[in-house]
Amino acid sequence: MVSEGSTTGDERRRGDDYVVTPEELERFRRDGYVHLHGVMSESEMKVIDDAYEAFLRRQIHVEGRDFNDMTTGEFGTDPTSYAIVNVMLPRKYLPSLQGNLFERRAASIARQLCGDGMVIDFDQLLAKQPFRDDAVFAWHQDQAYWIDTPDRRTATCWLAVDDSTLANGCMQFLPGTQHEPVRAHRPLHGDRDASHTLVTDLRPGEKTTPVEIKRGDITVHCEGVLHGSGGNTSASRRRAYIVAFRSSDTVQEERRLGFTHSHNDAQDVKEAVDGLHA
Ligand SMILES: O=C(O)CCC(=O)C(=O)O
Repeated sequence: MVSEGSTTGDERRRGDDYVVTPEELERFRRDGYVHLHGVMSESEMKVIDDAYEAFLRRQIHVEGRDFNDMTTGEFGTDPTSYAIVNVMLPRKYLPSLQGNLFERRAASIARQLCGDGMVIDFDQLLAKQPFRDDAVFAWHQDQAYWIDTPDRRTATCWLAVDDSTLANGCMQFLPGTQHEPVRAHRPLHGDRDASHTLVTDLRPGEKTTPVEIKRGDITVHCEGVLHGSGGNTSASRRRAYIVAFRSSDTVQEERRLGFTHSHNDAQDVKEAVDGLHA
């Protein structure tokens, strides 16, 4: 029996599995996100550290816009000036990542939170650089980025590679917003071609909840909960490794329509498909 108070993760990790408590499942359903402690131990993080650094040093080839600055959309330039280094689809560019322990534990968590039939839709690295108060991830709901499909189950597993704090720009959520219709979003700069990033507004009086988590902890969120994060005012980086699960039917439908989560996809795929559904 796993105690609800356990925050170390030691009694939760069981090989490829991580045991989610009924209280955590309830929180995920109620708030649209949940914090899970110690999904990866310190020794298990080593492989991830190595792969992460190889990407940041550009030792692994990543095509075009899949290596960009999430705040400006800039790509193909010197990344040392980027506020948030964003690597899309690392498992595509470094196939040895496929099937790694974090992916396997995250699959176990996605199954417990969302049920059977969940598969990896995409993965991503997001590294906020030190002393970059412009490393802000705009408020959004993931659903606004994605094609509408009948099965909306989503478990986006966001692993802290560094301790994630308010000072370095931890994730913040507006709990329960997944129960509302998706809000209107607009491109952060110009149009979707100029920047992939979408933004929505908080309503008067709305206050987000910052979720500070330790290295090896994760948050899991669904596609409807409003979230984002502030800049990095600290001297350290804020690195995250994200693996997002959705139902296999949804992923198949996305791929059929040419939607792969690569930033090199035609930027109007979602608009074209939404137009068909309108
Ligand atoms: O890492 C962040 O600050 C934001 C990430 C995010 O929006 C997501 O994983 O859906």
